[in-house]
Amino acid sequence: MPVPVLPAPQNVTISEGPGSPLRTEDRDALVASLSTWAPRAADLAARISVAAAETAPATPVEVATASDKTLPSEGYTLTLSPERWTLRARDEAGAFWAVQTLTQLVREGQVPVVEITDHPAYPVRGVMLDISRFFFGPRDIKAVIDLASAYKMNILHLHLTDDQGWRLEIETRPLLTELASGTDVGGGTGGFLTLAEYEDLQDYADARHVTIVPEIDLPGHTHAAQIAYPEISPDGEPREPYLGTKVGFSALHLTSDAAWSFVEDVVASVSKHTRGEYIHLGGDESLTLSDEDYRVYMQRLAEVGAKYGKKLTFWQEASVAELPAQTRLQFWNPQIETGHLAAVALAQDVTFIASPATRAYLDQKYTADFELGLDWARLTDIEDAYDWDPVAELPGIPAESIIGVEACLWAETLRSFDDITMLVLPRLPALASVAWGSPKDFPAFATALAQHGTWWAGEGLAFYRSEAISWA
Ligand code: TNX
Repeated sequence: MPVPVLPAPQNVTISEGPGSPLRTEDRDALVASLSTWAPRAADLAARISVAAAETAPATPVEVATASDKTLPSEGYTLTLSPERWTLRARDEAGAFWAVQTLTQLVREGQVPVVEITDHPAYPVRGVMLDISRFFFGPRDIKAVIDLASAYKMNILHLHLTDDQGWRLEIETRPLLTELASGTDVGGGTGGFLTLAEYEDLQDYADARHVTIVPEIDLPGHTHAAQIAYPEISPDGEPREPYLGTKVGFSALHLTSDAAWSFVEDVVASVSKHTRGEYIHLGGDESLTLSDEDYRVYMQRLAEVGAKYGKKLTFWQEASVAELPAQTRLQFWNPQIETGHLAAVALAQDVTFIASPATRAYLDQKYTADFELGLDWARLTDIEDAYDWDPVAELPGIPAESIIGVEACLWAETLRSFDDITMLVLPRLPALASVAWGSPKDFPAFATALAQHGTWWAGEGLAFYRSEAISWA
């Protein structure tokens, strides 16, 4: 029986000899102590040995930790024998992922005598949550961070602004949250994150080795901003809240001083309050603009974006501009003409994040009659989310330019946390397996996933019982 660890580690060697499997007594206490622990490498030895001593008093296990610079970035090894558990990691992230693996092993109650060697294939492993179409507050966002980091994802991309609502306080532009945050798609009461809440979320994410990447979507998807500040719009006219789900109909004024001073204020504030290296400035679906207007706009936006000390991420459309060094482009739509992206990868200092909507969009329905989600890209059941290769899905883009995978959850059809988990589970572990570069083995994945389903049910998490999996 393979270990039920997801994403599956790169190498697992189980010994069937005497003493295997190891029985861990009082596993709930051990799981709780591992999962509430915000591990930093320095704390590691102390915390785990306490847990081990409490857990298996009959056969005390010595727990040793070591830093090992020969391991790859974020890599770790875990060696579990009847006498001794040894965890080696190169860096704090690796130690943290090792503990996630250990937590999943211990949950079974039967830990095999095993040697695990593991590291991620991609340094950028993201989950995107849209809190503009429907506002999800700090409690729900934290629960999404918990899920992401349990599956070794290390970025939470927050889609904070769109036509339907502005969701982050900007000190210099108070009307954004006063006038443009009070609705959701279809009505609702909306909401927004205060800067104090944004700080607190970054603390919470940091402790779980997740970095928040905030997105301010420009120049399209800006109807809500234009309610607050009509002078930034093309016609200066007042606007009413938009409760529908159309895309591509809004854009800021392309050249006015009012519109650009708005962009400067927002980018300055978001850069100032964000701890990670990257912010995301959108650039998708500006469908009212000519190609040339769009290119000129994005060129200027890239320059403004880089002025406040952050590196930039954009959706793939921004590839028509000349971009600042180390910009990341997020590939999302294979239906847009993508032939030039290979040349962009070679000519500019940019890398690509793979979010092909046909694989990595968590808002796509599993089956045609599924009640939540959209279906414009592809019906995406569990095997479709699991069985793909980023290099093959981004045609022509050199493998070395692809630095990660991001799973995107758009919120047009969502109304509750249960709706989030219905779409995220079970596909998040599948997409995490692609991002981590787990060895491909769908039957083994399916077996492990069934076990995770039992855990989700025990935690009261709603999830989709795909027919491809033999759930308990
Ligand atoms: C396209 S993906 C969008 C979003 C929608 C999504 C729905 C992207 C960059 N833009 O505005 O919410 O499709 O699937």
